[in-house]
Amino acid sequence: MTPETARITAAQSLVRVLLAQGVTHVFCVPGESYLAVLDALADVRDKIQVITCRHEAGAANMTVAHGKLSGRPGVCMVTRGPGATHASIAVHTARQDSVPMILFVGQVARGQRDREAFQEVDYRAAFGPLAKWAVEIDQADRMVELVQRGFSTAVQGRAGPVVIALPEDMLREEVPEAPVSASARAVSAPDSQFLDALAERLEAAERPLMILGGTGWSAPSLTALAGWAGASGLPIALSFRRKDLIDNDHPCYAGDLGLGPNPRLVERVRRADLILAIGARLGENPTQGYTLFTREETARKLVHIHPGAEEIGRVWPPALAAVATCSVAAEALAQIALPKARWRDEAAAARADADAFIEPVPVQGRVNLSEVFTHLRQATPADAIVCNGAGNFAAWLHRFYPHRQFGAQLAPTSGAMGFGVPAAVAAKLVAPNREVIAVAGDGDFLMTAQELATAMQYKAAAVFIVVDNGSYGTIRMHQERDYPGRAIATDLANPDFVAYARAFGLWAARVEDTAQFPAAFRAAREAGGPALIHVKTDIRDIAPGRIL
Ligand SMILES: Cc1ncc(C[n+]2csc(CCOP(=O)(O)OP(=O)(O)O)c2C)c(N)n1
Ligand SMILES: [Mg+2]
Repeated sequence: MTPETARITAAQSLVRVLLAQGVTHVFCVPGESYLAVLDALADVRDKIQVITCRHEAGAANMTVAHGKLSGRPGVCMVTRGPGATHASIAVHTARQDSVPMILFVGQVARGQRDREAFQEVDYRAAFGPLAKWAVEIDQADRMVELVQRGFSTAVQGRAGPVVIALPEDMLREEVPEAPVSASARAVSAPDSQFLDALAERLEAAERPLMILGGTGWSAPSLTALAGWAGASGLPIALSFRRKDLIDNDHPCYAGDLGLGPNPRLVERVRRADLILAIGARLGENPTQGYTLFTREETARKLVHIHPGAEEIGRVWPPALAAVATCSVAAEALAQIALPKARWRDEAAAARADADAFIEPVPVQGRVNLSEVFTHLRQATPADAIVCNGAGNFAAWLHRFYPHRQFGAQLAPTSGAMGFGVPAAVAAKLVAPNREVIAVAGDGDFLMTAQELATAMQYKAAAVFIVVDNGSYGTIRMHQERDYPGRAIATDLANPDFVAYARAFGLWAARVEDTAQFPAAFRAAREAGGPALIHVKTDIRDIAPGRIL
């Protein structure tokens, strides 16, 4: 006779799965719909830190940032309809960014469903197209199975977000304690036939170019790949907002295919006779709105390696392809023998183009962001984590701030405003020994600025740089291009950002001239807590090298 298995609530079994998965942080806004889970978390405070946020978008963005940094699913908990809809932006971001994430959402009691009960939402329907998987757990005794499947689904192949809805009454039901385990990430590797075929193509290539993007990398695999490319002079470009995949000072670094890319890099991609894309989906932004190649060209010259089988041939028919985990593919490629210094001149030319592009540019106003971010690069260590949301300020940051290390950039490829502030809070909480800097536009900042309270509450000493041009500048730029002289809906009457930050308890200062930035940044880093620098810029300096 075995002793009778202990009975625990479904909420307690959920928390047991979190522990088995090695979850260290839960980002949340509490709700009455999942009180039982919160109560179960109270028993494991020493193992899982619950971070209480001020808005579900903040909590969910923090979760994405955690997932991006760790490569493992971040965990977010929000309440029914209002909480879930607030959090939805980050589900979209995680999806576009290929970042693993679990969003737990409270749900009405099972007996009330389909009446449009208070805050009821059909989560499978609402999140179906946004998430990688959306499920509602109806049976308390299937909690362990389905939550474990959620953790597994989030990381396999192309990583992504999973939404798990939890009916309130189900959470309180008692079930026998079931065994829990960590889920394994299955890796896939390119086979020898693919590697031989790739070697042959490389052998024949005169102007090859490697493009790296996506997720599923590791620092050692990227080091191996960078060494391999460096020995032969194979030029390396990075995809939109994946600037931390290769040291931007690498002799083969050709630049990034972001918004407003180096025209000479765009030309280089067009001229390439072999494109070796690893992890990159080659989506709208890095391909200039799908114009950088034709499908006929890719069928001749694209070698595509991606962890998700569904991404191969999705837009671009490849000449050769492999489904593989990025880190595993990189290690395998690094074993392919290449002639030493074969493309040395190509790499040197690409490098020279990249160098010329990050030379500071002249501006109209008193603050020159190209010099500010060049200084930021000089003042920060290689492992500093730089976070941003969306807006033209980010074009300055991405162009003039070279990244040097893997895991040092938290930027949404979805172009979601409001990401930078919560990402910085999360980064500082999970990597307290690293410097963390958020760069936000005035519009971008106020979308999630209430999370400064979270930064203060948990002593997350990030430095927040607010680039204030008094405008939703990106949109203004597009207006002036498409409807000149008819600006509408883009002017912003802003608060006093220094006073705003101080009201939360942050150290804060204003910069109105480029020369003031270094001292302000030094003081912000030495402030001993979260700090904010309000940088006043001139709306005329709408983009690098471009006047409104
Ligand atoms: C959540 C969200 N809403 C709207 C947009 C559209 N949008 C893109 S950039 C931008 C303006 C950004 O303004 P700001 O942060 O001040 O940066 P700036 O362009 O002025 O440098 C807007 C509204 C978006 N990308 N994300
Ligand atoms: Mg602005």
